[in-house]
Amino acid sequence: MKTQLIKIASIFALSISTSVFAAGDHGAHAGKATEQKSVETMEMTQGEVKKIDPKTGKVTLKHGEIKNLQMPPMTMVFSAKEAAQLEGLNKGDNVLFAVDQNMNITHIEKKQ
Ligand SMILES: [Cu+2]
Repeated sequence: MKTQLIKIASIFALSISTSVFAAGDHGAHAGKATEQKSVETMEMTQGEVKKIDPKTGKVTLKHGEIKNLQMPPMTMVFSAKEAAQLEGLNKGDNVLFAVDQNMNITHIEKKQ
């Protein structure tokens, strides 16, 4: 039980550090090997923001194929793990995002 908690905590910490990394230096791809690996294994999907509610952490995305969920392209509502992840995003933005098995957004960033 305790081991499981530690595991969840470390996954959470990893997703935060990845977000910080992605939000920071977009130009330089010479990041640390560990950070590059976590981005690669994240299965980023393209989407377009159709509706956004930062208060509830819900965002409607018209998304491309989500390979890790074997989901075809569609428009649907996702919940962000943290409502703060949606700050700075607006309706009409093109984004790259990653979702976990429960369809919660673990990572989302504006596509430049
Ligand atoms: Cu979907």
